[in-house]
Amino acid sequence: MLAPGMLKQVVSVTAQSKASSCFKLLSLPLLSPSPCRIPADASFHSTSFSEAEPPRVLITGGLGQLGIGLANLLRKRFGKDNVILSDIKKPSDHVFHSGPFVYADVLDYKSLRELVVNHRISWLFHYGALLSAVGEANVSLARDVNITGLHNILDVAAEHNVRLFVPSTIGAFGPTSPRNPAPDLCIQRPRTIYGVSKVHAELMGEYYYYRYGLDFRCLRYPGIISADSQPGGGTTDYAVEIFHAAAKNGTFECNLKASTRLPMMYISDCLRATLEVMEVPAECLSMRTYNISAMSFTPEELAQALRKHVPDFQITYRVDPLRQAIAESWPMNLDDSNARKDWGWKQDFDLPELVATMLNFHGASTRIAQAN
Ligand code: AKB
Repeated sequence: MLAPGMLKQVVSVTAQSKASSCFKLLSLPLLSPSPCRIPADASFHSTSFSEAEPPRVLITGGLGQLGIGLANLLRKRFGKDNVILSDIKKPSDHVFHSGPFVYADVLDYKSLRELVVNHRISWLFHYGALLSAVGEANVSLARDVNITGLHNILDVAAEHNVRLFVPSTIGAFGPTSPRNPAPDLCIQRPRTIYGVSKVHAELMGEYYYYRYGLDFRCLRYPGIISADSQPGGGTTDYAVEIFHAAAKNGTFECNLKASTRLPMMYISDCLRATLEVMEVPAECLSMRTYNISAMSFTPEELAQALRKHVPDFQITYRVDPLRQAIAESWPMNLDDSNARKDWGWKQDFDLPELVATMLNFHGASTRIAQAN
């Protein structure tokens, strides 16, 4: 029999080895078995795939800000032909020739099902959605794409035993949520159709997990800053556009107030977090939706960081009331301690590194050289 002290030791050793095995498994090249929790009375049937094979991946809404970068990352890991990018838009020649691309409309359930079956999809990344500002300009389209589209994806994924990633966002919080920082679990009463659709996605995914055993995984992204892809119609877009402007003509007109603090992240951290949370063994996940964070800044702080490289950089402000109201209802910081604890999340990029990387990409070295 174990003495009480020894029992404490065993528990802590077990907890430590569980945590370290969660982190270690992240670096394995192939996925771990997905949990099979579909209850006997579930109305969906499931299929399984060989654990020895890499996942067969489908990315919806793949021509937005994140899809192409994610496809590149996943293709390096799992092989070019195992990752299918899809969208309703026409891809550029470069995208078309860099790996499989198919037309997929998330509002067309039958053709989604056909795709999943024909390509034996085992992992699905669902990026098809309208962002915050553009969603407010077209509520009924946002409702269709973000909510009805999600229902189709959930059904197809649950029916075919597909591991499903759906991105959520700081936009899933609202003015009554704690803002500095927002924890994983708190009041969520967003005031945009985008935010409402994301809370809906978080809850529906979790419901399908408990009800049908769907392996649903979700991260709440901050504003994502990318160099070679454009966001479309978000509130945090200024933090991407400012770099183009700085590199091009050294001035930028910002549509948010100078003091508007929002959480942000460099795209490579975001994509790595997405792959990590998909690869982590199910037993390491204590929840299905995690906050992730990297940095938080205001437009004025970003402009100051830019001036270290482009000393004559100028920022002016012409506030868009719609975007400003949205930004003020969002958190200034996210508490991502659960992601750090459960699966070892850690960002690589802080603000100075982000600025240097973005300017370097945009060839701002010309302006920097001129300034020096
Ligand atoms: C937006 O601004 O709408 C997005 C987001 C933070 O989800 N970038």
